Amino acid sequence: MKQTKFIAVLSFVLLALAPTACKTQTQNEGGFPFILPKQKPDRQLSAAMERNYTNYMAPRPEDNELYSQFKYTELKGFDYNDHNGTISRRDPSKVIFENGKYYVWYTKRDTPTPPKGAALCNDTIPSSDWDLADIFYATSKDGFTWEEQGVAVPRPPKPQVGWRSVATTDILKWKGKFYLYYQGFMEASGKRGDDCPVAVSYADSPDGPWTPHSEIVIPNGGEGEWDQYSIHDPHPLVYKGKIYLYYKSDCDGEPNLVRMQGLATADNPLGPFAKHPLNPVINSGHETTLFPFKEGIAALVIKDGNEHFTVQYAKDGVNFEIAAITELMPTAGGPFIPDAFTDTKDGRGITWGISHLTNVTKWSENHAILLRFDCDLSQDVDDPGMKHLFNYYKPEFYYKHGLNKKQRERIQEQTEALNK
Ligand code: AAL
Repeated sequence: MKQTKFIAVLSFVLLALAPTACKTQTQNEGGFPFILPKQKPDRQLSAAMERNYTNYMAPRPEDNELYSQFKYTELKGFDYNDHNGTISRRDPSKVIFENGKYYVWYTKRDTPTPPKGAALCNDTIPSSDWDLADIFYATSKDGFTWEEQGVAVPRPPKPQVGWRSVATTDILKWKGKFYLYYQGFMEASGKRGDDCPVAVSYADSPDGPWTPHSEIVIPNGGEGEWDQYSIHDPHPLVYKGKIYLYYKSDCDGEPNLVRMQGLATADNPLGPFAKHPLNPVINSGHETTLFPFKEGIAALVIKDGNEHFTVQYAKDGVNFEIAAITELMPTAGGPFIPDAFTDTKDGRGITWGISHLTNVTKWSENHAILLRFDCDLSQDVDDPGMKHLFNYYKPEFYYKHGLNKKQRERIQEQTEALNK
């Protein structure tokens, strides 16, 4: 009898309080505060405000350590044959600092003509901007003026991996030795697609000599798998005591390619590399630009996909979330990452690197150039000049990106339909 009475009283009390507990926040505490709370406020929030406090490292970009604008500087020291398309430098590696200077490796194409496409290419005419290329390197005392040192990894003789072209390299330092990973083309890019696996060469010094490891280290995926044709943009870091090599692949293609990024890990630089079961680990982007940040890995996700032009972050190096949205991001960025190979547990971030620009003049002279980018994606720098929210573009910049003939015809038809 007593228990029944207790339940009846408890039910009455709860019912009496129910309307108060279900009150909307505005009834409780007024509108959202004028001064943006630095911490998530204890009140009911919309999805957007919930996200603003949970997805980002700060509720406003100026305080978000993974938000930055990007500033660009023309490099000195590289010749491009008057930009006639016969010399191209692109897809730079990460920048490292050794022997008192900066080093960067990159794809260099030096051919008698600009690229002519797969149908017209031959042993001397390139199909694409990265066809018939070698891996070159340059050094610098200040990161602005560079001196090209020459070939690091030349194309090997047929039928070795990369005999047609070696391109899009990146550097790893592991136990005092140096490793260059690169795309090894065995046919001209564009014959079927941009198909290639990844190979590697190694040296005791960043100045070489480099010894090619004769086997493929990151193989193409199995038939029907997302990375069955191309393993692009190898980007090795040292993380959790292993080599974490991020890469990009092109898949789908109906109507356009989908580009996403995967991860392969190894305990030995020459493999075997194990592809992560959750691949692809980034659903957007193009060339790979990643760096240790705090306990995780951050990524510059550019150009392609739903989440293009974002900075992303994975606390575990695998499950990436959007950490910031920005603009004018470096294409094919190769950052200077002092702790890229230290297996750090507190990645400090980046402030500069080398990137590229393609189609510098016009498609008939297609070639790429290297340039320097600067940013504040660092725990050790506080540069408000890098945290502005937008760039101003002059009207002529907008007018250059105008309507095409088909779009104008559609608009005209829509207008005419209004007059019927
Ligand atoms: C680059 C990279 C890879 C592709 C081609 C050269 O942007 O994604 O290297 O194969 O384009």
